[in-house]
Amino acid sequence: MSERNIMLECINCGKKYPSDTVIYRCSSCGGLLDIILDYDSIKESISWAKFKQRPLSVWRYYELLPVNPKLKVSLLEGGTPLYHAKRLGELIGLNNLYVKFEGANPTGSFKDRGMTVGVTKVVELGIKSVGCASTGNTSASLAAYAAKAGLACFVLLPAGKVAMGKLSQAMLHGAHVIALKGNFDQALSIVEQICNEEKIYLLNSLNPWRLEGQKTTAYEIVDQLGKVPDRVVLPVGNCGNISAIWKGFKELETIYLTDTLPKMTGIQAKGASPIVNMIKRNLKLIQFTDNPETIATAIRIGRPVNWPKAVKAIRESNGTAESVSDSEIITMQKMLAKLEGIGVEPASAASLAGVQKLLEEGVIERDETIVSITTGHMLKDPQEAIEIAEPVNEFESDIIKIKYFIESKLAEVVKAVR
Ligand code: AN7
Repeated sequence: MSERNIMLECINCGKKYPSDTVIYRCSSCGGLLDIILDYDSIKESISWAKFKQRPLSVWRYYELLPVNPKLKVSLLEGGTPLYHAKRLGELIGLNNLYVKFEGANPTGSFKDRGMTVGVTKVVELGIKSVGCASTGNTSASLAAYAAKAGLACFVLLPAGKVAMGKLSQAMLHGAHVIALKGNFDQALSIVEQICNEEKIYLLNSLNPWRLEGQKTTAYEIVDQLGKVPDRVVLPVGNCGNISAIWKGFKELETIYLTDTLPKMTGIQAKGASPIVNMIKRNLKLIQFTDNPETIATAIRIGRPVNWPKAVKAIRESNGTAESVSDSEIITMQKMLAKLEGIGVEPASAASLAGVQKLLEEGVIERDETIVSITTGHMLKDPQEAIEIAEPVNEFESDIIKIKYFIESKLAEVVKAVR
C-alpha cells in the first residue's frame, strides 16, 4: 500500500502515522484521524467516463478508496436510487427535491458503504475480530460484513433502545450481542477502551477507514444528478456521515471532477441536538446532551465523537443545522411513504422534516436543488411504523361488510379527487 502514499493524519495537531497503524485517535493529542491520499497521482488515472464503465457502487470509485480492491469484502453496497421527489416537493414547495435512498443498501442502511471499506482494511491488517457500539444500524452492518469475512464480531447496544429490525440482523448474522444498561454514548466509551486493550478492531465512525467508504455517497450523487446539488441534507447522530460526504465533495473538486460544493445541512432530533445548538449559537466548543431522547433511536446520541469534523463541514460549506420534533419526524415519515413510495426509518425522515422546516424559515430557497439523504429502510423499525400508521381493518368472513367498507373508502377517493 505504501506506494500509494496513504497516511493517517491527526486533524488537530497534524501528526502523521503509517497506514498500517492500528489507532483510532491521535496518540499525542487525542484528536480525530483522517486518511490522506495522494490526489496528484489519483488525478492522472481517473475520469467520469472511466467510472461510468463500472457498476454504480462504492467500488466504482476504487482509485479514491485507500484499501486494496483485490481484498475487498463486498455485499454489493452503494448504487442506491436517487429519486426526484416530485409529489412531496410540490406539496411543500420545492421543484428540485431529490431523495438518495440509502435504505436500498444490502443491510438496509448507509453503514454498508463504510463497512465494506472498513472490513477490507481489517482483512489487510490481518485482524480476526471486530467490534462496535451502536444504536442499531452499525451493528447490523458490521455483523453482516464480519460474517462475509469470517471474523468474530462483538456489538454493544443500549438495552431496549434498538429497533427490532436492526437487533434481529445483528443476532442472525452471528454477532456476540451485549445489551448495555445505558445509552449509546456510554456503550461507545466502553467499546473504545476494550478495543484499545484487546485484539478487537473498532469499527465505529471514529475509525477513519470506515468513513472513506461513506464518502462515496457524494460521488454517486454527482454521478446520478449530473451536477453538484446546491444543498445536501442528512440526519446527524455521531457525525460520521456528514463529515465523510463533505470529504467526498471536496475531493471531487480537488481532482477537478467538479467545480462547486454543496451546503452541508445536518438535521438532529430535538431531544438529541448538540450540533444544532453549537451551530445556531456559533459556539467554539460543543455542549453535550447527557440524556438524549427521541423516537428516532438511530440518532439518539448526545456525545457525538466526530463533532469537530461535522461542525467544520457545516461551517466550511456555508451550510446549517436544524432540529425537528418527534411529531414532525412522524408526519414526514408518513408523507414520504404515501406520496413517494419511499419507506424510511424515523431518523431518515428527520432529514426531510428538516428540509421542510428550513424552507418555512426561509433558509432554503424554493429553486434550490436539494438532495436529502434518507439513511435507513423503514423495515428497520417496523414496530414504530405500525404504531404511527392507520390501523388495519379487521372483519369477519362477511363479503357484504367488506364490500361496504371498500365502497366507503372508494367514495372518499372520489371526494378527494374533486
Ligand atoms: C438511519 O448505528 O450511530 O451521524 O450506531 O442509523 O454518521 O452517526 C447510526 C446512525 C443517521 C447518523 N441515520 O449518522 C449506529 C449509529 C441512521 C443511522 C445516522 C445513523 P452519523
